[in-house]
Amino acid sequence: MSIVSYQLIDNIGVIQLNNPPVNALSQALRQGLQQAITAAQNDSSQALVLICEGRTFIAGADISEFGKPPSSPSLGEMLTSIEDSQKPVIAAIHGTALGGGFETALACHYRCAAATAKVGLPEVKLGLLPGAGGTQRTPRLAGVEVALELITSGNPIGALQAEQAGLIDRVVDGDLLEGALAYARELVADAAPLRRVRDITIDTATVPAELFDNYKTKLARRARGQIAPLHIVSCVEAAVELPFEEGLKCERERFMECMQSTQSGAMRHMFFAEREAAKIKGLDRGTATREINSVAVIGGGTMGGGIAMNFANVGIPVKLLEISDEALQRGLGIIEKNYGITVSKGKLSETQKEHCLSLIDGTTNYDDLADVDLVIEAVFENLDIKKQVFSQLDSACKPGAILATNTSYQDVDLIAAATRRPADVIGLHFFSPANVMKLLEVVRGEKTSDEVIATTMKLAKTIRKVPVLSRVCYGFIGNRMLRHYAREAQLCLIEGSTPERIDTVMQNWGMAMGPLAVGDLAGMDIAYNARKALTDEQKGNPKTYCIPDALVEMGRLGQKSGAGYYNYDAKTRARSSDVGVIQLVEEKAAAQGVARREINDEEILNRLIFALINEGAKILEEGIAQRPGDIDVVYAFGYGFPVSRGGPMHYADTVGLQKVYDTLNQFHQQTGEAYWQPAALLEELVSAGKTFKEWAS
Ligand code: 3H9
Repeated sequence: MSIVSYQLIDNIGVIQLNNPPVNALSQALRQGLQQAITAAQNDSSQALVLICEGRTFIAGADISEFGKPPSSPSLGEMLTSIEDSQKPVIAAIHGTALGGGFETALACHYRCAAATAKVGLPEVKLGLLPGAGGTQRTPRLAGVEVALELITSGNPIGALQAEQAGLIDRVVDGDLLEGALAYARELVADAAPLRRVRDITIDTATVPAELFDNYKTKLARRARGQIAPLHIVSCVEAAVELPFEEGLKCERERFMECMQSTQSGAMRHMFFAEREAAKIKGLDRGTATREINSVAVIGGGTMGGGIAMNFANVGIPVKLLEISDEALQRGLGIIEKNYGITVSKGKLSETQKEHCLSLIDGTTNYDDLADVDLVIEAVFENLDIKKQVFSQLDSACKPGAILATNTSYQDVDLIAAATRRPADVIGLHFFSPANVMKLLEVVRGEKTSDEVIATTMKLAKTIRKVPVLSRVCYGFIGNRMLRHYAREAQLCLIEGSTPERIDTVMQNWGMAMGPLAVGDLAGMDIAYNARKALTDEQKGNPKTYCIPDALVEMGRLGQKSGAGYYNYDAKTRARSSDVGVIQLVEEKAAAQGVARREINDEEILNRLIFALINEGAKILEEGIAQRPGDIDVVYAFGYGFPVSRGGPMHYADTVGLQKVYDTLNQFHQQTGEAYWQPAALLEELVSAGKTFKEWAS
């Protein structure tokens, strides 16, 4: 079937688009659609219906064309042809009409949609703003406040909500084409006017004073340095104050500025990296997958409970196994409490909560796991305990059941060796809180079968996670890199900085939280206890842990004890600094023979981020991660790395690998520490004048 086809059904011309997988507005599609509209002006049709084949209406401009030379017709030109049509054009929407796709619908004279359809302008999530009239037409139809919310959030809304907002004229039950044809015939019979959204004037009296300023203030806080959200507000403001054509010009200029920004480049990179990460190199696309209809989770602690919730949330029954009734009741209680919080936030109904809870069953007996399709072990981080659990699972579970470990560090191959079925063993590393965080590191052991890898990568999507495949090494992709980042945070602290300064530098740069505030949130006792089990040699340089050790020994475990690197208000949890902590840092520095000095913001930033990049490069050269983009996905979805910087490896490309390499060498010379020696891959890329991206493609 051609990309754009046309047929006359009685007096209605039907233009059908077919550009799988999501009907993106490629040049061929734009051209075909414009030609179809033009041709239809001269036939016997009295109205035109625009409808799409496949799973969705147009999901937006073709993002892969961005950054390439423009090709004619532009989206704007195509939309003008639609709006100029002398016959009413009716968009018939199913699936998701997003970005340029929804802008196309807005340029039509009328819009109908299936009840299940969603519409939205998600450009902000790509560091962009709607560049084909979206900022001008949306407020004209739905009012300024709805437009601001829709465009600055980027979140789509359902057809019914869109109908209430005036963005959709009719919600169609049953067959969409039939419904759209019936609607078109009605419009023809009523001699309905050509309703061109561009001709609507917004009544300024309906726009509250200060609205735009307030919005900008709110967004400046939330968007932390991103340019697109503030530009969106300015464009909507222009829709109110300027004639349509001038508003469009303002939108165009700002769209181009966003498009050329490194922020949007990074966010577009993340869009494709997320999708690429789900693909497994060397694995046949047709690899069989196993059905996962029931799951067991071993360990009802915070992690195990969170993992169980993921499955119950999508209707998969879960058995939660604990060693005693008491532990089990405590675990189930935590899950119930967590669901209660979600209900109180209005994100879940009481009925949905009850349904989820009914899917989670407790047991203390391994025999009850005989029939489950997948088991995820989430017990204490201790190899011997994990091996014991896997040996029990090997005896209890049916052949073909997948046995997964949620370990953050342990060797998946050694755990697999405790069973007689290492091909069925895999790591599924969830991030805390496991019911919230999107990242899932899927850790393939030496012997893990392709079928098990393919099944778990697919399952990740079912439970709405973003999976990234890793090979086995200490800490896998994310935590292995994090150790280097955390090390530099500690060294900057003891060498002269303060928790506030380090956290502020990193947060202003875009990290969701600073590294020391993260320590307080997670609880410093966890790492403290883990360190206790290590030899001095394994622990490494005392400068990297003497401060948190001392804080824990003072009872400052972090937020849960009301104090850690900071003090926390018991009610509001607001943090404040404590001179006692600075004194402690100074004492520890003196004890370690460190002469404290001024460390500037750039040094803090480069030491923390370049440490991540160098370890990331080593992870790539060892084949632990499949591609640089996968590391970026791990950091964006698991560690609060700013999407507008594109993850550590993309960021390295934007900084320039030569600069990264030179800075690493400088750190190496200054400190003499082997870990600052640039990774061999980095050296190779610098001498070849290549980026990580070029190396990967
Ligand atoms: C825009 O419109 C700008 C305009 O305002 C102005 C212009 C002047 N382009 O996500 P999936 C690919 S900006 C190119 O796995 P799902 C995707 O890479 C755009 N490719 O499916 C993947 O490829 P592969 C505003 C695209 O069912 C395949 O399609 N629009 C595009 O889970 C399937 O994707 C957006 O931001 C695209 N626009 O979700 C919407 N979209 O199979 C972006 C998808 O090779 N898209 N692909 O890996 C989405 O949010 C989701 O893809 C969607 C489907 C919800 C549509």
